[in-house]
Amino acid sequence: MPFHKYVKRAKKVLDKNWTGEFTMPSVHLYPHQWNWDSGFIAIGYSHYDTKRAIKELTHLFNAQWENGMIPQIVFNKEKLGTYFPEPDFWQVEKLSPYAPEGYLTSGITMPPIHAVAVLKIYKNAKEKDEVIPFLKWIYPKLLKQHRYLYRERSPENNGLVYIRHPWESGMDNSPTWDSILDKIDVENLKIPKFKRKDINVISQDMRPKDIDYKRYIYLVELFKKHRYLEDEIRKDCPFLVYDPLFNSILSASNKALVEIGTILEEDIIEPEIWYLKTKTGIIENLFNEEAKIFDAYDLKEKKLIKVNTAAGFMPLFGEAATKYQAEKIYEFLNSTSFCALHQGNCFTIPNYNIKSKDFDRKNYWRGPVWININWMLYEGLKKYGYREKSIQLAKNIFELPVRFGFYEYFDSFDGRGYGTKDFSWTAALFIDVAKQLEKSRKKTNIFKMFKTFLSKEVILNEGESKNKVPSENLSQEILLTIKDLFTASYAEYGSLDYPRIKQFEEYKNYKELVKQLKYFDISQLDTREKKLSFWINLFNAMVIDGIIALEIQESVKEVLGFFSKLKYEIGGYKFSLNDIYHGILRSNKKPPYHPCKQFKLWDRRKKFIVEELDPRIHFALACGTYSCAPIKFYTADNIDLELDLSAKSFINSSEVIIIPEENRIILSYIFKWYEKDFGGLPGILGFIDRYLVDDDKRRFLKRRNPEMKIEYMYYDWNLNKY
Ligand code: 2M8
Repeated sequence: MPFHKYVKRAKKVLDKNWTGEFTMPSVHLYPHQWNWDSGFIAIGYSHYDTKRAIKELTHLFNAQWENGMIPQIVFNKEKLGTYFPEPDFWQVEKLSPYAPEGYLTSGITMPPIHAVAVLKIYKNAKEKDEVIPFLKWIYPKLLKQHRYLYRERSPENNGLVYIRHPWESGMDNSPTWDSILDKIDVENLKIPKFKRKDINVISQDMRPKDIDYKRYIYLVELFKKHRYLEDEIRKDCPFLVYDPLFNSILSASNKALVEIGTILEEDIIEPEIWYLKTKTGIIENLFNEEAKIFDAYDLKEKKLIKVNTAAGFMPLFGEAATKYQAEKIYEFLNSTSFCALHQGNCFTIPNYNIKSKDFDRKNYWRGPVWININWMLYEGLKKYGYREKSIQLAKNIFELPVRFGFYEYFDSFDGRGYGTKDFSWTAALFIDVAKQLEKSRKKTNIFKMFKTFLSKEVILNEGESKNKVPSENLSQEILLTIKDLFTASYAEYGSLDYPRIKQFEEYKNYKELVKQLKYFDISQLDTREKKLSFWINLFNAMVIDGIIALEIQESVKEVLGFFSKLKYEIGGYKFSLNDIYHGILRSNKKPPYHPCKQFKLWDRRKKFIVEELDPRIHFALACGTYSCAPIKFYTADNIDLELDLSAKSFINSSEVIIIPEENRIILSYIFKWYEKDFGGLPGILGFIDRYLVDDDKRRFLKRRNPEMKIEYMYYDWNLNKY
């Protein structure tokens, strides 16, 4: 696969930052071990080096405080003197009764992503049994970590836990903190002298302001004054915030804890209650209905901080938003404030609303694109069924590092890399997304492939129908029934659970409806528009029917001959999926790698074909796989517009990656298989050019540089379950 080379590069970045015991976020700027970074990093390792993933988290959890807190930083004794603030400043060993022995740490925490990472380590391990001792070791420590948060950081007992320093959020200089930090009048407060080290490495315009650093240090001094005792700090600290990012990650980890506990056959009541409590806390207290986003809550002022950052979409990751809230925030997320689908000339998801006055495309957490935030949103969108948008995010997770390097953050408009280079979580999460896609391709179960081996054909609409005069809009009605089925599945299971939806009433209605196809008079389809919409809708519905009827679990590849043996009887003829695709819709062309045309010379079905091949159909046919187009409804009246939209979606998705800097293009395999349908390579490039929204890339294509390299991306045959 064309990403191999880049996965290798990503691994090199991690190797460079690996100390033998843990991974530095970046050897240049962050020479110690960071709390949530290690979680993301372990997720990357989980795909190819389980031992290292385990070592990473073991080192972090060995430094757990006695009260359960996982510190923000575990210092690298080899590199002391290269970062600020370090142990000499925090003085936790001297001041806190809970500081761990043998490890030097800071005195605050960070978003608890670790249970999510631990579960990934288990799930991605080749030898699952070998991970069990680690699970047994870390599970009580994870519980202790969460118990600490609920005991010490949740004074209202409403499921929400507070952070007490911007560094605890991970989004250090997010505009959300401005209103609170502005009240800390550093000019008139006594703050010890200190020297920042970050701006020796990175230009100041990409980093927090000096005045903010003074406020960060002021807060640390306050913690020191109270000997890191939470009851004291809580009374005195001006910065106490329920952050939607922190709490959403907590929610995701609560869910993961339930799964880990189940694997270990432990009692899971405690994490189950936490999950429900925190989810409810987020739903009821942090949603800003008017702005269509979740906000942070200032405990001192007792009000929402109405500033729109990417943190406000994270309840999707934590599965802690109602369906209604998810729909609302999706509207805002997919708007020009955060770089909408097909907007062009921007990258999702900028960390801050682009339209805000103080949006800054290159300053740290005040505007650029961050890969960990994109990754969490990518996972969250999948959970809520927003497939197209999740693919846009996956695309940026690939494209930004491939084009600009494994930087810490990226310009939200031109993608340039900022902050430190060779940044670990950018590399790790790049690996995760690349591997997720690659792995799904390999899941085909050989035994199941023979399900249909002995049968010549499987007629999916067998049986008599009561209604022998079907309507002209039958294909649309059929597809709408599928839509009802999907809605019911999402409502019940939060995803497309094909095996289970077989029992749904909606599926029974569907099966009744498709029986009417036998009496459908195909000759009614007397225009190109009617033909296109009827056959596309029907193809898409039939794929779903096949997946449900044959109880396919992971991939249509599980069934040999899925596309040739499954058939519907329509108006006295039998049609397989291949008949519809290559016979009818591709004007009777040869299927890829086949010597002959789909319909032979004497085939009577030839009279129904669409006369002129329209290559846009390739982006409208949803063949039940991840790499195919998502399902939409097509109508005879608007077919051209609808096909244009589908082509545009596909061309601007992760299926077409253009890297002008390297003079290369990575294309979906669909273009390779159907090259002739587009008029060869020049036709493909022209087609892409027509639908591409990014001006820079269009200019690059127009140059038609003869050196341009074209590669084809593997095709992901995994079932599209969302
Ligand atoms: C950044 O934060 C540290 C302080 O924790 C810093 O600026 O020195 C943030 O981006 C944070 O989220 C991240 O964990 C850390 C290390 O990558 O760097």
